[in-house]
Amino acid sequence: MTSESMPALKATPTTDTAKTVTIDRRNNLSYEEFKHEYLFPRKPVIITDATAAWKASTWTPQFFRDRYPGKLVTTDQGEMRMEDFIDSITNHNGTPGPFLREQPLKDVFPDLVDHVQPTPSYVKPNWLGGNYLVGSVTRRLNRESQIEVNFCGRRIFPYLHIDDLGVHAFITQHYGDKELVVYPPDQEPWLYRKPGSRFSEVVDVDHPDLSKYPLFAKASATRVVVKAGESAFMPAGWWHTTRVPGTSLSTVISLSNSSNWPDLVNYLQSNSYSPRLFSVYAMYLRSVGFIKSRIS
Ligand SMILES: O=C(O)CCC(=O)C(=O)O
Ligand SMILES: [Fe+2]
Repeated sequence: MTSESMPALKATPTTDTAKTVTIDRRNNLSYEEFKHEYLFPRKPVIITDATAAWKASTWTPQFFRDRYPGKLVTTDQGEMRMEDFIDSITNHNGTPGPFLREQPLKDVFPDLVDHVQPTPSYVKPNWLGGNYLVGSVTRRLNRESQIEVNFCGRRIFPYLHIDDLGVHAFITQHYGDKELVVYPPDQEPWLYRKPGSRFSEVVDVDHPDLSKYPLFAKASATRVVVKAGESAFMPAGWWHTTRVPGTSLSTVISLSNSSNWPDLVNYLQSNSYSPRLFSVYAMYLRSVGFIKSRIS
């Protein structure tokens, strides 16, 4: 690994009280600044102009309604026609409407892939695509390399979580506001991680059941609103969930490169059927990372 590779942060709070975390808002941020101030130190940041050239910056619910009449979309409440989906997420009746969640853009709206171009420098190089010898790993990493869409009405994201595979996330808001609720990795001991998973047992961070989760009272969230046209960099290992006050449309790019490749290898290893057998393959993956870090 390069000398810049960072080990995963230890999940041990250094004090008994949460430190206050601030999240910068930057524009005109050079890649070097991003790398040294945010990517390698693993500090979240909102970038206000990363995707200004994307056609996706003009996406609205009406755009989808007009472009895809009759198209069936898969939501967490089943399949529905695009116009019915748009109606139910724009007319709130108090209950969370359907959620078109974490769906690869290439699969659901293949004709919109060129709307999320050019790829911002902040998410390059990205090692998630490619061939990694073992079919199941290659498929998993390639699936993760797809840009995902989240489209919904007023609601909270269904879980407080860290992202899969130790990736960083680059979340771009296209329509509506989104409040990010963020906890640094060292607060994990207070977040009630479900054993063997990347999810917290606490679903609604604004109304936690403190009789069941008393330590959650020690955790301190940083909240920041991401507005249409802005992108949030969420580093690997940071706990997060989101809350949207109205209709919201966003895309997520997952990122892995020398800044977090060791996390990905460790994540795969600890989730493999046989971590001991996996260790040979892990050596191969680390070597691939080493070579990629030299050439990219
Ligand atoms: O965009 C959102 O609301 C949250 C996305 C997210 O955290 C995820 O897809 O893992
Ligand atoms: Fe996430």
